[in-house]
Formats: sequence, C-alpha cells, structure tokens
Amino acid sequence: MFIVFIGPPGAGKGTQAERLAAHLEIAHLSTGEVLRQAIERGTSLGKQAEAIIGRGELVPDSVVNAIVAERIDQADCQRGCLFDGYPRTTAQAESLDEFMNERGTPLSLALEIRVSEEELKRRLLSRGRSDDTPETIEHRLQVYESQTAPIVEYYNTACLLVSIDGNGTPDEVFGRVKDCVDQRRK
Ligand code: B4P
Repeated sequence: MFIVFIGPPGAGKGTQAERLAAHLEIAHLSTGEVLRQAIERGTSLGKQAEAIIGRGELVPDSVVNAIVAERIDQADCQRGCLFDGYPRTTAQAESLDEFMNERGTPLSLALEIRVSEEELKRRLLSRGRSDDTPETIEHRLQVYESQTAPIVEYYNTACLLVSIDGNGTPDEVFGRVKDCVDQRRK
C-alpha cells in the first residue's frame, strides 16, 4: 500500500506513520526527517533547508519532490511506502500522483489526522525541537492552513481521503488508524 499522512504540525503524523509502517511492513518516508538529517550532516541540502525550517516555512517543492523521487526507487519501497509530511502543497500532491502513476502504483489512501489547535500547541511546546518556538509554531499553523489544508480537498475529490480523530493517547489514535487501514485492505 502507498499511503499519505496529512495533518498540521504536531498532529502525530511521525508518531503514527512509524507504527503503521511497522504494522504493514512497508517503508516510511518522512521528508522532515530527511531534511533534519541533512542539516545535521551539513550537506548542501541541509544548508539550504536549515533557515527555511527555522522560520517555519516550507522547503521548495522541487527540493522535496526530488527527495521523494530518489527514495521511492529504492528496493524497500517495492511493497509500499508511507509518506509522512509529504505532500504539503497541491503542486507536491500533483507531482506525487505523476510519480506513482508512472510506476503503476497509485496511492491507496490519504489519512488526515485532526487535532485541536490547543492540543497541537501543547504537544509541540513540550517536544521543544529547534523549530518548536511559540512564534514558529504559530507561523507553521498558518502555513498549514494556507498551503497544506487545500490538499485535503484534493484527496477528497480523488475519493482517497479518510479523516481520523488524532486526540487521545498515541495508542488510542493508532487503534483508529489501524482499523481504518485494515478495513481498506480487506
Ligand atoms: P515534520 O518533520 O513533518 O514535522 P511536524 O509536522 O512538526 O510533526 P508531526 O506531525 O510529524 O508530529 P509528531 O508525530 O512528531 O516537518 C518539519 C519541517 O520540515 C516543516 O515545518 C517544513 O519546514 C519541512 N518539511 C517537511 N516536509 C516538507 C514538505 N513536504 N514540503 C516542504 N517542507 C517540508 O508529533 C509531535 C509531538 O507530539 C511529538 O513530541 C510526539 O511525541 C507528540 N505526540 C504525537 N502523538 C501524540 C498523542 N496522541 N498524544 C500526545 N502526544 C503526542
């Protein structure tokens, strides 16, 4: 299965994608994680991404599309992949559709995780990553509404969207994610 996880910062995309990838025995691709590793290693990609992520903005579409195009060709993605935090714009969603259609492996599902804004802020502030300051969190939430939220409608129109309540403990949320995915696999 090829599945997309959508949700605002702190919704638990990373947390749930890791568990679901293990459950389905498929690859897990977090574009945020790839970018953070590049920053840690000081590569040219990392240098380009560091200031953008620090401001709470999105890295250019061409950069993340190239990361995904390279990763999806690796052997462990043959059986499927969970895209965590990608796509984040309509242009990225269109590009992903193109890759997947060319490969003959269209997406099976787009899972939207919904969490109240108050809870998102609480989670991110307690995580305390360098891009989790109150000002950056506020800006990332605005960027989500203006640039990422439109892809929810994009996947709804494609009949791929399922929305899940992301409030509750990670185990409770995973129970909902798993039920929804297992139903689709039947
Ligand atoms: P990401 O790495 O995708 O990070 P995120 O949206 O902040 O977090 P996520 O929703 O995965 O939250 P998590 O499970 O970790 O992106 C970081 C940045 O990279 C972006 O702002 C952007 O600049 C750049 N980027 C990435 N992809 C891009 C793209 N495609 N295009 C352009 N730019 C891109 O959970 C958050 C916290 O909550 C954790 O501490 C977790 O332990 C906790 N938590 C999770 N579930 C919980 C629950 N149920 N209850 C309590 N706590 C919970």
